[in-house]
Amino acid sequence: MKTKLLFVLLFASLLSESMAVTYVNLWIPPALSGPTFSLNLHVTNKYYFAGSNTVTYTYNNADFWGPTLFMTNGDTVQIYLTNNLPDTTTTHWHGFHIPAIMDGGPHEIIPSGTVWTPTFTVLNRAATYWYHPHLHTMTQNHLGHGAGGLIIVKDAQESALALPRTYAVDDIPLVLTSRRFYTTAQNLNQFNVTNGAAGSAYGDYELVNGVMNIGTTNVQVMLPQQYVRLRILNAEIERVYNLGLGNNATFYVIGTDGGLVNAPIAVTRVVLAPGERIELLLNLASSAVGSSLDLKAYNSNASLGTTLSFSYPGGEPNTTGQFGSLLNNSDFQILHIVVTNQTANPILTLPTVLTTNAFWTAGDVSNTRNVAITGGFPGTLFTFDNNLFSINLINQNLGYNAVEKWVITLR
Ligand SMILES: [Cu+2]
Repeated sequence: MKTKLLFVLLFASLLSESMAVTYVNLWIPPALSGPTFSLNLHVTNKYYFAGSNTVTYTYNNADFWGPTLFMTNGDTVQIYLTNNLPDTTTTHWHGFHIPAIMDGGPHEIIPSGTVWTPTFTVLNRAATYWYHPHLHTMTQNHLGHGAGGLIIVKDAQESALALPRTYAVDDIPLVLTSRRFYTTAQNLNQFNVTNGAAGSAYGDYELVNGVMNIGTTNVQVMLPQQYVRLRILNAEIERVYNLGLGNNATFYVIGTDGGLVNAPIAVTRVVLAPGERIELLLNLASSAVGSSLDLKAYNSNASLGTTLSFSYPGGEPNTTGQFGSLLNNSDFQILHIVVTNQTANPILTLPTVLTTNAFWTAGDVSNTRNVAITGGFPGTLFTFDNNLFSINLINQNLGYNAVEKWVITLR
């Protein structure tokens, strides 16, 4: 009996030791305020595995990802972007309503060792946007190494609301992505940012602001006992997230890519596609200091109650290969949240009204176009207006502030 008990205790302690979760702190990108911004894009390293440097891209001496740029609606901003990568790149201001020449698409190349100096007036509403390389055929490579950053636009309307907005305290940016690493001796522990037979559209390990969840090591953040705002970007190549809290608690959507929604929307799950941003409020006011909860992706077939496959990018069942990953078709950990002491002047009330959105109607439309697209399935090429991509081809010309109706047909 005694021996048996000893064995059970020994087994239990071994089990708990092997299952013990350790935590690594979330990194919050530093904030830069405008209207003038200097960004130095360069190569560096980050230790994702003990004793092994992973080559990464960053800006201004961080180690993965770039600073968060704070811009104000109505300001004319001036950016100095130095490309110290050993490769040509571009920098695209994702979601910004700006002239094409300033937009940093595949045409506005920044040769290695040069400075790009775009300037534009911020017309966008208060919301969360982002910047990332957009060089033709190299976007996954450059973004995959960590080149990118968030932009937070402020405006008078949003600033007048009683919302959490103390950056890195009760207003937290979360950049979600995942990475696959090479396991071959030649490239050991380097990012595999290829998308093909040897690579994947999906990573194997979840990164939050560049910090990795792996095995029993989870990313952790301390958040105060009050309403906290999460600005979440899906910075994946293809994976969609079905986000929720481990205790199935209700949280509130307050904003999307385009700005505030009319009123907080109570949800227990929210779906976020690549490139998309969402702003959430978590109510931690009634959680005990020291208690914890987890932000997770509920991406398994079981959680969704559906057949995933191509209807849900990242739902494919494979763990390897081009459309496989260790995170595919599973519920996985994103962020461990520990509740800490309330701050001075906490937000303790959920606003009832945020804005009154005016949506375009048919009466605003000055022109209608029909656009055909084909392809996009494995083994096929995309065409737009029956043309393959060409850097020299302008498919459609339209006015800067035109409101048009486009009827898009997938053939
Ligand atoms: Cu983009």
